[in-house]
Amino acid sequence: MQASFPAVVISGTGLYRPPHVITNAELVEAFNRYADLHNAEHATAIATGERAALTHSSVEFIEKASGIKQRYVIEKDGVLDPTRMYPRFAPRGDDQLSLMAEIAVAAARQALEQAGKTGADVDAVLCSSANMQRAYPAMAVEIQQALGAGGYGFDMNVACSSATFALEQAFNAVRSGASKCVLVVNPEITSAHLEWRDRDCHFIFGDVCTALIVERAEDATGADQWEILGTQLATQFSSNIRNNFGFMNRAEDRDPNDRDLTFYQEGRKVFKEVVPLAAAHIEGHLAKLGLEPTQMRRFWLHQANQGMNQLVIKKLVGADAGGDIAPLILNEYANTASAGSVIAFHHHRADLKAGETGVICSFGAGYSIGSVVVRKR
Ligand code: CO8
Repeated sequence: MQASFPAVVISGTGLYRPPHVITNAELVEAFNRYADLHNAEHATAIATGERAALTHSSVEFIEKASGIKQRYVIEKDGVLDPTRMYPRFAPRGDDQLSLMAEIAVAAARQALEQAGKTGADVDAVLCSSANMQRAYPAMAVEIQQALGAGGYGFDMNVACSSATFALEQAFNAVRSGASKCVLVVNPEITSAHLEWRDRDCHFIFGDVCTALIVERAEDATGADQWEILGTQLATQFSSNIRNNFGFMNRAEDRDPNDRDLTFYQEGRKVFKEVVPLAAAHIEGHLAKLGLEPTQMRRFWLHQANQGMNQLVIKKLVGADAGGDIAPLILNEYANTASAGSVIAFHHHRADLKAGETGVICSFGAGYSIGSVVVRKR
């Protein structure tokens, strides 16, 4: 059935990397100062047992539990200010390019250049991310205009799987002939929806934006082309990774500082439940394409936790993650939600030879899992 469709390729990728690094040592120092201030301010309530004291975070725990050593952020001072603990962004007027569109355009321009295309060649823009800066107009439409693209644009959100889910939409739009050249962008400003005051999760995320160009092989002129052999998406409802921020909050008379209005999770449950789902998903998808995991030259996996990737790769091919078979980028970037597997693909594909095959796979909130099998042309 798939053979009757024209070949579709990823012909360019782009990466916007924010200017500021926060090391684990800086992060922990800021958190511990915040915890001390909090404990001093609430000393009486803590002494009477009405309130729990906050416990210090530690670099050793973070590196052992996650493999993360640093993260990039768009704004650093606000995050590390123990009296604030979230980024400080200047509001922009409606006539200015919004921050999310700005980083998306930066990543998109790189991807277009790699593909040998301009904004005018693009006829669909999918802005696919774990969170949107605003409700409307769609970020994608603003990005479309900034790039001088035609066609249409829309936003979509499947948390950490947003990029792979968008790739399937792009793949189908191009192979059906509905679109000629699709831009997928994944602007992740996670710093604005992470709870930096919670030591269980304050180390997890970083900001970034990735971009991909999807077009028919017959239209592609770039030097680096990756044929999409197939995509497979799956979801299964879980509240183990959740954020209740939304347009109903005001009507519910919620305090904007309520803990459930930023990212929260049952990290251990996520770890245990998602690893087997992801490994089985990849195995099932490859089997449908008549392929075996051991035939894959590379796995560009979601980058949430080093141990998770280790287990997924062990189950699939009996090898260790972090090396040649499944490169890790989370030590440098942390978890960048939907962008993680695309960053891995962006940085770690140049050494593959024509005919070699790999899998881009994301997994995360929803739960959601998406896999895209690609072959170097
Ligand atoms: N420093 C020191 N000690 C700590 C710290 C810290 N920072 N944090 C926790 N501890 C303590 C705990 O309190 C606990 O103590 P005790 O045993 O006394 O209770 C002990 O260390 C162990 O804690 P955990 O059980 O929580 O530790 P884990 O080994 O499970 O590691 C992880 C925690 C790293 C979070 C791990 O569970 C994990 O990575 N799980 C998978 C999570 C995951 O992949 N989530 C995906 C979410 S991303 C997604 O889908 C997109 C969401 C949208 C993006 C949102 C952007 C903001």
